[in-house]
Amino acid sequence: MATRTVLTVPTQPIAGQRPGTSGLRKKVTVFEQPGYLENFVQSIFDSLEGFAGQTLVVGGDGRYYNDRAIQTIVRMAAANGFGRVLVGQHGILSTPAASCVIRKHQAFGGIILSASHNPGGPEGDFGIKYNTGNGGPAPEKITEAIYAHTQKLGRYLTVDTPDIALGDIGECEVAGTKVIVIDSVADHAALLGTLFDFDAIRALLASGDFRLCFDAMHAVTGPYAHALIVKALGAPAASVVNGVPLSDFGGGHPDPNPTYAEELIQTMFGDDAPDFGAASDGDGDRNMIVGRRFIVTPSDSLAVLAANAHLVPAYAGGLKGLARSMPTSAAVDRVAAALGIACFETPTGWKFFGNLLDAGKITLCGEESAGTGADHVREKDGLWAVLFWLNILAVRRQSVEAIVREHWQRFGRNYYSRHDYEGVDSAAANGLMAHLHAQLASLPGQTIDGALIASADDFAYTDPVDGSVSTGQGIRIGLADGARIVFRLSGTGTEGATLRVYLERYEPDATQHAIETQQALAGLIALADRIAGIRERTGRTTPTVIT
Ligand code: G16
Repeated sequence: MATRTVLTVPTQPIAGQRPGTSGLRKKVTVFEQPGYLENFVQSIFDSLEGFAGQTLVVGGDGRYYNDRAIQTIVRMAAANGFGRVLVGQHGILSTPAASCVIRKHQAFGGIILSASHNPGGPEGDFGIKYNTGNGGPAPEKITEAIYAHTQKLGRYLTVDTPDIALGDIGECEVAGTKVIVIDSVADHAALLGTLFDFDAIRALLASGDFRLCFDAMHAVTGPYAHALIVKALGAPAASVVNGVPLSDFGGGHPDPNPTYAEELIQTMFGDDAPDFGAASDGDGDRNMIVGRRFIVTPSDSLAVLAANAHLVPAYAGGLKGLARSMPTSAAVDRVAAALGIACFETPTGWKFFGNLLDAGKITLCGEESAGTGADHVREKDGLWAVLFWLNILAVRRQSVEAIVREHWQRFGRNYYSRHDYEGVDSAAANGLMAHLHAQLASLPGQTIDGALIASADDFAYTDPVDGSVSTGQGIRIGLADGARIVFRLSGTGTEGATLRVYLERYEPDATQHAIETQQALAGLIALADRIAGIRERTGRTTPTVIT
C-alpha cells in the first residue's frame, strides 16, 4: 500500500454551517467558496470517533457540484484514515440507496450529497449530510457536535492525489485507502425485490388493462426506476419519463407535488390518463402518488399503506407500530388504533424515526412532506412507496381513487393541506413566529370567529428510546372540534425563510367526503391568518405552494 502523505491545510471557522432539518443546504455558490466544503467535511470527521480503518459510503443525487465534491471527500476520507470508501458510480446514490449500502456493507457511516427537492445547477442549491452506521441521518446530538466543530476548526486534512474515475465500477487506491466504485442501483433494487410481490405486480402490468407513469423529474431515480419498473417488472420503457438524471434537473424543481410535478399532473388529468402515476424528488426519498384524475395526499398515502400492509409479503406478518411527524395528518393514527398498535408523533425530520425503527417499535412511518418508508432502510424511500402502491393495486385490482375513498369511508376523512410561503423576509417570518409564541398562554379558551381554541403550544419531543429532548418543533393550535393549525419555519430552504402552515380537520361523515379540500378548510385558513397575521406580516396574499 502506498504511504499516506497527509496534508494539513490551515483554515478558519466559517459562520452559518449549522445543519438544518436534513443536513447543510446552501447555494452552490456558497459551497464553491474555498474551504467551505472542506471545513464541513472535516468537522464531520472531527465529531466522530473510532472510524480508523472503517468504511465510509459516499454518493449523491447527481446535482451540479456532486462530482467535484465527491473527489474532495474521497481525498479527505483517505487523509483522515478511513480504510475503505464506497462510492456510487458517477457519484450517484439516491438517499435510500445510500442508506441501504451503509447497512448492507456495515459501513461506519456515509456522506450524502443532496439538497433534495431544491433546484440544482450552478445557481441552484447543494447540500451535504452525514448518516450513521444504522443508515439513518445523524441525530441532533451529532449534527450539533458537527456544528460546534465548524466554529472552532483550525485545519483540515487531505491528500494530494489525482481524481478517481467515478464512471468505472471497480477498485483503486487513494493514499492507502481502498476506494470502490459500486453499482448505484444493484443493492437497493435487490433489497426492494425481497419486500414486494413482484409476480403479482408483473401480472397486473401484463394484464393489458393497467398503465402507469413514473416521473423521475430528471433527478436521481431514473436508473432505479428503469431497473425496477421496466426491467424487473416488465412495464414498457415509456412508463418512466424524465428518466435521465441531469445536473440541473432539466431546469425544473424536483419536488414531487402538484405544483412542481406539473407534467405528471397534466398526464394524469388528461384524456388518456394512465391508471397510476408517481413522481420522486431530487434524491429519490420523496414520492407523490396520483390516480387517474385523483391526487393522493402524502398523509392519506401513509394511512392507506398501513391499512393495506397485510397485502404485502414483507408486512403480512403484522406491523410493530407506526409513526408520523407532528404536522402530518392524524389519518394514520386511526389505522394504528384499528390495528391495535402504537402510533408515535415525532418532530419534522426523518432522523427522529431512527431510534424507533432501530428499537423495533415501528415498521412504517411517514411525513406530510411526501416521505414514506419502513424498517428496510433508515431513510424515506420514494420507489419503495411506488412499489408498495403497485403491490396493493395488483392484489385489490381497484382504482387508486376507489381505494382511497373506501379508506375514508372506513376511517373517516382527514381534510388536510399545507400552505407554503417561500422566500419570505427572515425578519418578518421570525416576527410572525414570535407573535404566535406571545399568544400561546392566552389563546386556549378564546373563541375567534366562532372557533373555540382548546390548546396552543410549541411542540417538544422526548425520544422514547434515548430520552433526548427536542424543543421548538412547531406551534400547534388545537380547536375544540379536533381541528388544528400548525405553524413552522422550514429547515431546508436556502433563501430567506419558508413559512409552512399545516391545516387539518377530521370529517367522519361519509356524505361529506367530496368537498374540495381548500373549501373544506376555508374556515381554518382564515383563522390561521387571523391568529398569525400572515398577510400583514409577510406581505403575501396567497401561498407559493399549496399541497
Ligand atoms: C427533509 C427531511 C424531512 C422533512 C423535510 C421538510 O426532507 O428529511 O424529514 O419532512 O425535509 O423539512 P422542512 O419542513 O424543514 O423544510 P428532504 O426530502 O428535503 O430531505
